[in-house]
Amino acid sequence: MVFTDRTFVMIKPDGVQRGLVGDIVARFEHRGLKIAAMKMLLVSEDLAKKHYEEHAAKPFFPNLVSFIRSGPVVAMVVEGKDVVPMVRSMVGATNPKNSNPGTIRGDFAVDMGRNVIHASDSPESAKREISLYFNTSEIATYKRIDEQWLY
Ligand code: 3AN
Repeated sequence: MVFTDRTFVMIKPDGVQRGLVGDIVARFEHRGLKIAAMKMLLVSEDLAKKHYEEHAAKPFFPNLVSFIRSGPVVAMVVEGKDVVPMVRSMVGATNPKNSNPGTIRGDFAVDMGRNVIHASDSPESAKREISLYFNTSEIATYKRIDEQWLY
């Protein structure tokens, strides 16, 4: 059976500039999740504000928007069974102080404002965030060669 649950993942400017893209993508690939779309981009102010609109009233919002625009990011659509909670558990807690070792933030981050990666927190957020960053024509359909062993 092929699972097409989708989530949105973004490696933030700190993750790109620290050379962590390959390590992070490898974690998803090795787990058995499918990279259905991936691109590097500079986030516009408009897109950054839409992405983080739920935090618009928070004091850290301006820093959040400027940080996400401070360099290129890598945006991805990742697919697999129960992918939204699975990727969140691989990413770890928002504050790296509380992120378990073995998670991406627990292994690569020390500060809340520099926490390397974003991943959708619900299927609804995933749908919204994927549509902010990707056209449907940019999302690939293919079969992993090991799918029969994963599912
Ligand atoms: P997550 O990225 O774990 O889903 P959210 O959506 O609550 O966390 O927050 C989005 C981003 O806003 C976080 N990745 C973090 O960089 C930043 N952030 C969240 N809460 C704070 C805070 N209290 N102070 C500073 N930055 C924060």
